[in-house]
Amino acid sequence: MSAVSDLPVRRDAQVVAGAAAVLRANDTGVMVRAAPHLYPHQWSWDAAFVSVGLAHLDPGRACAELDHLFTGQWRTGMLPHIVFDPAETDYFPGPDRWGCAEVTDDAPVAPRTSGICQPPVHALAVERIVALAERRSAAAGARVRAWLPGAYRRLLAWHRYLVRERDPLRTGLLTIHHGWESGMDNSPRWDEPYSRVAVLPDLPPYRRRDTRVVRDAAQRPTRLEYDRYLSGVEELRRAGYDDARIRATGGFLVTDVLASAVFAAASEALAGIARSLGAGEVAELEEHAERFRAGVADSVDAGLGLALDTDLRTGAPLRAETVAGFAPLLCGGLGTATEREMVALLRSERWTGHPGLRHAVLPSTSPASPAFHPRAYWRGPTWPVVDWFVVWMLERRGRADVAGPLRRAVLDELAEGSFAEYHEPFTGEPLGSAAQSWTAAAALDLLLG
Ligand code: 2M8
Repeated sequence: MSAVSDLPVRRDAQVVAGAAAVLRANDTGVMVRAAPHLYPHQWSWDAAFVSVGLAHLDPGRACAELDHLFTGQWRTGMLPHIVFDPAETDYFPGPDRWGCAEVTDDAPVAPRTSGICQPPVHALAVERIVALAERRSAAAGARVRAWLPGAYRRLLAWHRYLVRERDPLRTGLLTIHHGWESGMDNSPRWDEPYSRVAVLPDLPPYRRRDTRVVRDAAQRPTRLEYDRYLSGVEELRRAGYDDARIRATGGFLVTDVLASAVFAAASEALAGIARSLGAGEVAELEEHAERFRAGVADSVDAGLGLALDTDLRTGAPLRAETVAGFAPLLCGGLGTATEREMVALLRSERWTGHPGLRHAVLPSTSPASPAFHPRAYWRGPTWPVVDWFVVWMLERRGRADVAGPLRRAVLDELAEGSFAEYHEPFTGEPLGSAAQSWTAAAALDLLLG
């Protein structure tokens, strides 16, 4: 092989080695921190993504990562968005601010957790861990298979919690009670509902930590946004994290089309796991998948060509041009013509075909949207974990034709090597945290998958 054609291979090997080193360095022994300084605990959807990365290195460690997350599961079945590391006391908002076990018996006393959840990607991660372990060796496959029944019961409780408490009217769309539950904190998706969230006059004082870690404040949510996030936490705590009470009185109550698409795909994955275990819930899980696929497909706005969230306090669709709008491509359910139009939109100048993009990946918000900001967290930057997830879901649905160019573009972005949390879309500049665990997991799965 010539020296020139050898270069991409060497580049890939370096990225794999670098990604593995990031996961090792962020591993406390029992959990992988979402990021070394900015997020020094275990986050829910981060842990699922990280477990897929770990499965390429050591499938047993991948299972242990999810087991640790499961130790934080609430009596209701909810998987909390953060499981706190007791050794790390500097993070804000930490367990005292959430005060979960202090206000509800549903929360575990140990480990301490937050009181909200995140998109349910976990069954998809487990499906992938099983496949990777079986591909690795018969022994690795057998070990993961032996672990699977316990994980399945945890996942079943989690999925049942979501249908019971987050879609009691069986609409096929999950409701979220805080913007943090979407995982896309300050996305323009939430501008309207947050504009109606009053900052509590008696909001207990606080000192942010994120803006001390990321020195450029423009890359993080604003002070007013943070006041609203913290008011939301306070409101949930005062409601005892009781979902029925929050549905009746919560200030922020929206359907989340991305989480719903994740749930549709994850329900399909969990139904497959149930089938492989001979469990009795296959039909129930398939029905969830069907219901949520339909709910997501029905959310497409003909004008924008994107699926939209809805503000349940006003009944109005939230007309933001964000990556979440491509949710139906993750789970399927669109008619052939509508899916073709959505793929064309994805490739258009409003999205991956925008002439200014450094790499043809999906930015978190369309660069053609007035809400776009190239450096502000979920308002524009590109997130490798999101593009990886889109590639993964498209390939899972047999749409490798759409996934292929995206796969190559995100690999080019990742080759810059610092495993940044997100990137400036026009320059590729790494932003936010360096050595972000889920970015490393994305690199491992894209290169070794
Ligand atoms: C971000 O969320 C946390 C709050 O939970 C934060 O802004 O401090 C989001 O990007 C979220 O999706 C992610 O799970 C978390 C950890 O990476 O960071």
